[in-house]
Amino acid sequence: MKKVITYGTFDLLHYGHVRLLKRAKELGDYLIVALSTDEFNELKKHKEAYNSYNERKYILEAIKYVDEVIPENDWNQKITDVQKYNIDTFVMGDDWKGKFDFLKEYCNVVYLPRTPGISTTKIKHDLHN
Ligand code: C2G
Repeated sequence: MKKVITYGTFDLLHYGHVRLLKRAKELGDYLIVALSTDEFNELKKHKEAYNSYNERKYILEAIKYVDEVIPENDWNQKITDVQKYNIDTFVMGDDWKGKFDFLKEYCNVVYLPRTPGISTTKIKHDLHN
């Protein structure tokens, strides 16, 4: 079984996120999403998520491409995760291109093109205007 992992906050889930998850799943048979916890968002990513971790997890688990959701608590858990879950391929959007190449020692590393024209920031901005 080919296992794929990806990481993110996935807040105000939009089709850009879903397209990423769809393409990630196409790279294997089993997709794990390491979902940034509220604490990780606040303390380390300095990102304010609208939905709580549990709400974001609930939404992700309803997506047919997603097989498992685990917490992302720290920037430095990726090597451990890849080994612990026997990951074949690590996937991120290409806004992260190159940032996780150190994982090439442990698994395939794939950066997929981001979906243009959509982002949580844009959604929030457009809703306010
Ligand atoms: N994404 C995308 N297209 C968009 C917006 C996002 O393909 N229009 C992708 C991002 O590239 C990322 C995933 O969707 O791979 C999740 O996006 P975020 O929740 O913004 O992820 P981020 O906050 O960058 O967290 O340790 C890694 C971090 O947790 C990544």
